[in-house]
Amino acid sequence: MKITDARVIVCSPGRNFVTLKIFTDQGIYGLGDATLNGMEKSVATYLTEYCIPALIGKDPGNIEDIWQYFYRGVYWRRGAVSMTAVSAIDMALWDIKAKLLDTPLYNLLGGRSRDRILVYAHANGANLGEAVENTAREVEKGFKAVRVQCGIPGVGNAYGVVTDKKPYEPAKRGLPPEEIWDTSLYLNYIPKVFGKIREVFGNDLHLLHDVHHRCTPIEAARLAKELEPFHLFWLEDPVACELQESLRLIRQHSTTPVAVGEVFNSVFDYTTLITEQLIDYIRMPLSHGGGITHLQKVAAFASFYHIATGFHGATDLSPVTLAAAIHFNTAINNFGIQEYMPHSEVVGDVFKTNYKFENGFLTIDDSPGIGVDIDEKAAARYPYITARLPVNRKSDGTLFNW
Ligand code: KDG
Ligand code: MG
Repeated sequence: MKITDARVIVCSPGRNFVTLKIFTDQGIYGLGDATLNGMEKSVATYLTEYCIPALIGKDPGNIEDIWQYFYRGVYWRRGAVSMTAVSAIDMALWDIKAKLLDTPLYNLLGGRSRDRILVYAHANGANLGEAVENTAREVEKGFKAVRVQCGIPGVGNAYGVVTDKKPYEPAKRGLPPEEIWDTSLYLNYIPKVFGKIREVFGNDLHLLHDVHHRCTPIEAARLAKELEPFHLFWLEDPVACELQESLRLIRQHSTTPVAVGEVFNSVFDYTTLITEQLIDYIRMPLSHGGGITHLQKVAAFASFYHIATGFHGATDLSPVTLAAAIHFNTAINNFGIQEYMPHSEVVGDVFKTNYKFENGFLTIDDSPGIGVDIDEKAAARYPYITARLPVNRKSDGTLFNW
């Protein structure tokens, strides 16, 4: 079997997506998600100019060798752009192999370890009242786990909160918007938010919260300790952890579980975090972390340290990634939870999906491969629109982590 061609489809049904489609001489094609929010064209160009010419003629069945070719074989290893490209290639090759064998992807990853995938929803409120209302709405839909983000009095832009009642979407047209942030006001307020949410919803609802890299290690330790009585499912990205050792401080002070790594792209971002058991969940998604081939290794490594998966699943990951993640989560033993932020309806014009949400869980059907298809004619009706993630500043103007 040979790869005969590949192309990159960039489209914007409501938001930008980059999809790699790899064709073979057996008439089977595979899809991979190459979307990197706010940097879409860099990945598209890298794939088109550098990767696709080297893919043509290769046997798509040699997934490990092709992975090594685009990782080890490229002198400038790692980095978000190149790892997103490697991930898309890898995902498309697994899609091809499973289609060729006429079986759903999870069968190639070890078969079923479970029947359904626990997911968490998003509830955000411009203020506490709205956060409670929106949490109730997600609970009514059947969600057993909800990530709660809330506006902070005196803070211009709390992460994950919208003020216009539209679904949360951080990328905005044109140049990056600038936001204003104040950690001390946030730290004083957020324990009250979770106190209220627990009071209203009781102990059994799983609650999650994303700090989005905005605390220093000692601030994060304080936050994790003060949130301890509310028994969070996890506290996400409490610090910007280029310095993995900094997570030790949180562990020394609290039992709040920690999830890290939606911006990571290789196992080497995780080694200290995993071997020292400084985290509880790995967030690195299939589309940025080297695809199925690399995440299988990372998830297996994490499993030996009692660490589970909790893959990133915001709307800037395409339905191809979500479906691939459901297969992956179905197969591995150390699955924890999957983020699920449903795509807007218009995304369904372009991507035909095979998963469904019911009563707090996602399931996937047994179509061969990943099971998602792209309607290229429909994609052409939604051309790319430049959109960028925000830049964040402290209230005195200092540039900070978004
Ligand atoms: O593109 C950035 C988003 O994917 C990110 O801000 C979402 O933090 C996020 C999350 O946990 O879903
Ligand atoms: Mg996050």
